Amino acid sequence: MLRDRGYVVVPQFLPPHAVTQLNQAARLQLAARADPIELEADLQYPGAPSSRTAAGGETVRRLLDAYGRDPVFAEWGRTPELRAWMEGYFAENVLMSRVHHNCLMTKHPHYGSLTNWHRDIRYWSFAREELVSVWLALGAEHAENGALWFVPGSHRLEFEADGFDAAKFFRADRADNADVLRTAESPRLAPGDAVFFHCNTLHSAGKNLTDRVKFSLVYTYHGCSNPPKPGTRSASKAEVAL
Ligand SMILES: O=C(O)CCC(=O)C(=O)O
Repeated sequence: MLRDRGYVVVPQFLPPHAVTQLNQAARLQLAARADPIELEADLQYPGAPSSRTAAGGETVRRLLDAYGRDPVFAEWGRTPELRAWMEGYFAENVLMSRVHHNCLMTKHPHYGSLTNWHRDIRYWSFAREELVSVWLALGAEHAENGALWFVPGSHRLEFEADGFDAAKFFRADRADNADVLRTAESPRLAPGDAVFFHCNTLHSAGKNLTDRVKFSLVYTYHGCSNPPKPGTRSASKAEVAL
């Protein structure tokens, strides 16, 4: 399924007690605002505050290095179920990156931005474009609170370089790209559901139009035969063997 469609939803991947623990830890982490964090104002995605000093300028988008923040995040990022899933996909031993998509994602009402169409490979530098992320929903996720949208099968599509802009966002203004996006779907997620997706699957997400912060935990994995390129950000932190 992941191989064919580029993403797959696994309902109730986390047991209810994990969802409770993770939500408690997530709220404490957001309140503490310990570094490393990324603010909406730093990223400047559409709808973000214009600067750190503008209204909402302190709104957090990502609490990075989730793995190192709390033992409960570490535990649920390398459970036997996750290891089995990833080893099943990569057919070899698996490593978790501690760079970038190893984070607690928050999407706030009002100042939380939308994310334009992209492939996550824009964040990564590896020998092969073969990485898989897991997105763990800590609460309900749906189009109204800024859930993800995916284009099924898009991880297999080849695009000209100019199909993407300088920041490697997919150019939705082009007619050929707009055709590709017509098949996009946004799966509704319940607390504890997981989405597994390939680093080349086109995805985006809307703004949070509700009055409650949305929390999601995101980790990325790769096979041990696919190392990060030396000297890049992807190689900047020791990885975690599952
Ligand atoms: O929640 C979002 O806005 C999208 C997250 C995402 O796709 C990303 O950070 O790469």
